[in-house]
Amino acid sequence: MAIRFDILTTFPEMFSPDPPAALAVSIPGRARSAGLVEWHATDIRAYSRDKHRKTDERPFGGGPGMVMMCQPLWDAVAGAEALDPRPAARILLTPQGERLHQGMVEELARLERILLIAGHYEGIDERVIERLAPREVSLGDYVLSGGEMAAMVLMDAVIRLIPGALGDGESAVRESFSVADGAGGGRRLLDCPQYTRPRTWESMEVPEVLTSGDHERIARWRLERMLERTRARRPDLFPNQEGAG
Ligand code: 9D3
Repeated sequence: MAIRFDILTTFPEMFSPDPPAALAVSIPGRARSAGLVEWHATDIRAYSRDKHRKTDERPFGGGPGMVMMCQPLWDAVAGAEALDPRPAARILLTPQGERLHQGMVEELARLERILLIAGHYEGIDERVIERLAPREVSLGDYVLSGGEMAAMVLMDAVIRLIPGALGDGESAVRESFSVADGAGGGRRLLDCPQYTRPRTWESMEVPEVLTSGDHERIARWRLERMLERTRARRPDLFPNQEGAG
């Protein structure tokens, strides 16, 4: 059966038209057409009991911004979860979350159903987070306007790992570079530089080795460039070596 995503948001239009533009093309678009994935956005506002469909309130203790109330979110989760009999893994996209990484993405790709909670608020009442007990996930240390784009990033990363989502060519490439690509939760190396025709562009040449036809030498050159770049740009990917962050 297809993996199912439910997205809880006060901006469900970000996930429509169905599918949203960002997920309608390329690998996610093909995966959806092939019936490998489906998703549904639930409007948290529809669960407000307020006549103005309010879902947020001013924070106790004062301060700027608004806080999402417990009841609309709690009822929206119940409503969304009732749309399908399978249990859903609950994920809250929040700057306070654990940073998303490929190992987590691989874990999530094995699930049948994922419920994503995207806030467009300064925060959510901690009591409903405590009761829902979601996994809390962040994309990194920069500020987005809301969790919706983060939810789409997570969906894209998960969808491309669903068996059958990658084309034949893509999956073959992935297999032969599985360690470098971080399969099995392994540490990744950055990609090596890539070149294509023409051999000379603006008097810049392609590295000679790549046109030598010596496949052993090419493989060695590529691995060296991957290691060199990773050491220079992402020393944190070498946890047991000098310069690790
Ligand atoms: C961190 C800034 N917060 C204190 C002033 C306020 C705030 C700003 C923006 C709280 C939430 C948001 C909306 N961001 C997300 O919902 C979010 C997010 C992000 O901003 N960066 C990286 N990953 C994520 S996942 C969800």
